Amino acid sequence: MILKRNLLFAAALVALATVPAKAVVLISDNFATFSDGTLAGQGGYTAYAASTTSPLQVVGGRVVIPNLTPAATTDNQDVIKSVGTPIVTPGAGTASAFVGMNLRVNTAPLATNSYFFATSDALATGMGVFQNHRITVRPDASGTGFNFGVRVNGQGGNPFAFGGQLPLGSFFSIVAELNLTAGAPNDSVRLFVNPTSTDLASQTPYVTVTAGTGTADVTQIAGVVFSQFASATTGQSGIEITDLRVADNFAQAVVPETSTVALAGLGVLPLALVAIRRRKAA
Ligand SMILES: [Ca+2]
Repeated sequence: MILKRNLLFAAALVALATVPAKAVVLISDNFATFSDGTLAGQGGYTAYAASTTSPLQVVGGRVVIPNLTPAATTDNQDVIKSVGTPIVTPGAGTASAFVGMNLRVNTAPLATNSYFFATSDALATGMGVFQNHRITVRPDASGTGFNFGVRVNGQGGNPFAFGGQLPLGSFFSIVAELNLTAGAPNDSVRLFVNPTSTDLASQTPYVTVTAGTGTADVTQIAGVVFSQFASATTGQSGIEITDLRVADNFAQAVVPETSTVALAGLGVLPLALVAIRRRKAA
């Protein structure tokens, strides 16, 4: 009997060993652990690109992307953080990275807002450095609220795709699935807003975008960028970010802390409570 039990235990160990050990968290930052003040120089973040004016700030445990109006200001400092070993497009198939954030959009005044988040294919600036997987916001067509938008890269043939209306001033847990697929143009981004669980298969994307014809392929992700780019024709929305996670799997990129707050803002919480009550009653 004891022998049989040992054999079963050994079989279970073998089964466990065949589960791929693929669950890597590349970045997990809660900005409440950062000091108020300039972000660059803290937690592995460094100034990115040439601009040094108005360094990005941490205020009250949140990274603050300031509302910038076109022509009213110049391009301000961006920051980058390395993901460690770059995530590269494989020779065949798809490699995916997942970027999770908990954030609040306070203002989205302009349809021409620049992106506030991107990945970079290199850590240094210069030749071949490009910001891909850009995330932005714009005002919703209804006149109230906003839409998140994503694009695979920054090229003209690959514009932002936007999702549906969301309320300003509420925190959201978002996860961007960045898919690097062998060949071009075929990369894609799926954005999830307030995931209901850490099971990717059961989630419905808020918006999906695939690289347009003729656009260059994304070769790798070396770092992640917070941007406060502005110019004569584009500005920035006012955004506060409490957490940033980058992982090679969906579950570990989900930032759960304030999801209930965000769900309440969406009006989803009462439905969830009803569902729980029904389950208890059954
Ligand atoms: Ca590709």
